[in-house]
Amino acid sequence: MTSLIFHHYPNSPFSEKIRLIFGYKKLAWQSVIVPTTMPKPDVIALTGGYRRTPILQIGAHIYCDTALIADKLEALCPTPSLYPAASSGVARHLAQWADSSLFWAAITYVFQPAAMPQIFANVPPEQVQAFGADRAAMRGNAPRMSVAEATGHLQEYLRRTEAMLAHGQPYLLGGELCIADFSVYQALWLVRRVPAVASILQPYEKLLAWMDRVAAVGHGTSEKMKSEQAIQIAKETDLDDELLFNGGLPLTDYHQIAIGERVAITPTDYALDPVEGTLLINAANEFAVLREDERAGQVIVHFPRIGFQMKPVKTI
Ligand SMILES: N[C@@H](CCC(=O)N[C@@H](CS)C(=O)NCC(=O)O)C(=O)O
Repeated sequence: MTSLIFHHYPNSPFSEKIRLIFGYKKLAWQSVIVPTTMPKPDVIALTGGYRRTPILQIGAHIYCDTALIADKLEALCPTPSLYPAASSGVARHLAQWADSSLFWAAITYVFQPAAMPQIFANVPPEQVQAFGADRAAMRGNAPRMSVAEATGHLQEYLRRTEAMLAHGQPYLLGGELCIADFSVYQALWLVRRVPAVASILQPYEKLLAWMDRVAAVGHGTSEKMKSEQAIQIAKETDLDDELLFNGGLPLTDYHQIAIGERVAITPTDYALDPVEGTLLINAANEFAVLREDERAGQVIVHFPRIGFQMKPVKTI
């Protein structure tokens, strides 16, 4: 199978979601560790602006956002499935809720002042400050919750999740793991890792046992790779044979933008850094642009439709 190059860092919950999916599908992957804050020159050489973590690289294809990365891994390795047929719709809805509402409640709850000394134990104060400034800039004007609200939301979400497990099923939607398990798990993984706040999980015994089952899936097998080598692989990949019309997918054009036009694709929630390029794929749940980078050569950067917006770039 094509080599899967995963750009991530150990403490990233969204990366943990994909590491576990590698484990579930028993995949081998190359591990490139990226910086936790900007600047990230090697990430930007590949993405053209997208700075969030993780990204998946396959040759000169760069997949942004874990929703699309999960779809790509499913296409490459359909068994075992992340989307069992009986619950694939509800699994995707639940995953989307977990990656947004649950994740932000968990992040806000975890990063409360009382937990900071544990989260940043052994980190020099200037680095803690730099991390805070980086995340404040990344979030821009995105709405913020207070710790009190985050705690209340998280408690309610935990009660609801525990209720999903009340009838003895091993996983959230029944007897099989699915994308929802990995998305819900990643946000709670973060909570469980910080002892100062992890006690919020204690009353939820079924949920804790479910977390242990998900963790037992493991991370597959990985080998370290340097970011320079990943960039070189992108550069050496010849894309000529891969430029199928719309990536071989049905065209889904709601914007009246033709394939081949210059566009910018930007997240709709935070880290609003546009990626500019030539539109190559405009499909039901995927956009992709072709861009040329000094270091990485020609790369194709893919995004899911949900969570991103596309705009034409006026060329004079
Ligand atoms: N919707 C995105 C969210 C990714 C995300 O927010 N990741 C966090 C880390 S877990 C991030 O990018 N933080 C800032 C950074 O790493 O630069 C996804 O599913 O991949």
